[in-house]
Amino acid sequence: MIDKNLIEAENASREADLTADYEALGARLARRGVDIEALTTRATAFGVAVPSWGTGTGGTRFARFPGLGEPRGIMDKLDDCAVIHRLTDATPKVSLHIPWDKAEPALLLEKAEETGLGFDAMNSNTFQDQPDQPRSYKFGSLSHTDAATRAQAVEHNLECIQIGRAIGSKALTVWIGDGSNFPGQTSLSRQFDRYLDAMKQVYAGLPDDWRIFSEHKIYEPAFYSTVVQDWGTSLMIAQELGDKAQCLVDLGHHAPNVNIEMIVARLIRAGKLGGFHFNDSKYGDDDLDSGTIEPFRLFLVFNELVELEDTPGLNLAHMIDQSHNVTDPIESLIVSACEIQRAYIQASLVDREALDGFRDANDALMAAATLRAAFRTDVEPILAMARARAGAAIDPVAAYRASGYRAKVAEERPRVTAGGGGIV
Ligand code: LRH
Ligand code: MN
Ligand code: MN
Repeated sequence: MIDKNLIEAENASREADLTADYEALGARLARRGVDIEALTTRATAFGVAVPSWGTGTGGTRFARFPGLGEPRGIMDKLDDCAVIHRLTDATPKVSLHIPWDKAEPALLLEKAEETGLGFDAMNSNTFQDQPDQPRSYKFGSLSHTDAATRAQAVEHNLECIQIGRAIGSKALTVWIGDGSNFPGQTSLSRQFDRYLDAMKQVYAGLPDDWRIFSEHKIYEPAFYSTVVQDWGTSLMIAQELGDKAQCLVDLGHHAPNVNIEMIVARLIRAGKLGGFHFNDSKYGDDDLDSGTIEPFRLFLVFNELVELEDTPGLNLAHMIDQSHNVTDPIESLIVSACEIQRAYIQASLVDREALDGFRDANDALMAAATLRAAFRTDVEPILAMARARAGAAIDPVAAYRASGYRAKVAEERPRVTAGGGGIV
């Protein structure tokens, strides 16, 4: 896969520079009363899960332009995920999507063992029809007017739990595309009642140590109304279902300019924040690489998470959810994992005591300056040092390119011809 010697050789040429940069940053931080080693320890402990579906080239509803060496199935996807983790030491787990990743649990476990990866939340899919499926989700799934269609969707979610159970996952994320395209097409209230009723049946099938995440999204594929459209509805769902139900925040699923960090703070306050799908967006649910458009917003989300990290019971599933259309997906996921980790470390060096003082004194200017001081700090030496100490790459993209991994797998994996639209 990725040879240990290659990483060592790549790191050897960068070690001296890293040491110098790390020492310089350490001295600067020390003047601010910050211990660089404590931050490096936090960077080492941080992990974000990779979405199995992110390893293949994505697409829009207009076209998909596959690259070389596209993964043939879940086993290839897990190999690619292992490369990302090997080079970054930041992505120890993978989130699976069923039925896209359906395979014998024993084989999944075997592959996980071989690659050293674990499994994060399972994702169900009742937003597409599968070839062998008796009933269509064209007009909805868990909220469909037809009881048998709802039952089929419930059954699918229960199957996801069953597979997840066999491979050590502890959560199920439910996102549905249900909604409507025309005013009047559906009863907004009865459709939600049907959804809740179906979700209660899924909830009843959760093992004791599992959680269920409800993921909201403002629109798409339904273009007039969506059943789980925002965090208010998501919170209602989690509250009505019970303690094991929490909300998942996908950064791309909000109206433009929505204050996502506030949503984060509110959901933590309610004990209902379960996890994230990290990505970035400019217009809608663009699924762009994390931190490419609004790195300050990503930082502000982490600022809330770090401020509230000692909240009792807080247990967040950090996951990426992106679509890579024009890059090598492995490279995008490597960069994104590092950007998410960067936001976390930047947020970790906010001078919280000073910030609280400025807040109490209503010194808005200095409070904002305190955040900016953290956001502007180049923490790359901390991230790189954490990687180097873990045997990962100081410059993961450079090491990946030097490895020739993509060309190697392209020899085994058949070329995929360009296709029509599709999300993965
Ligand atoms: C919906 C979504 C959801 C799906 C994934 C493929 O837009 O964010 O998480 O499971 O994309
Ligand atoms: Mn998502
Ligand atoms: Mn999405």
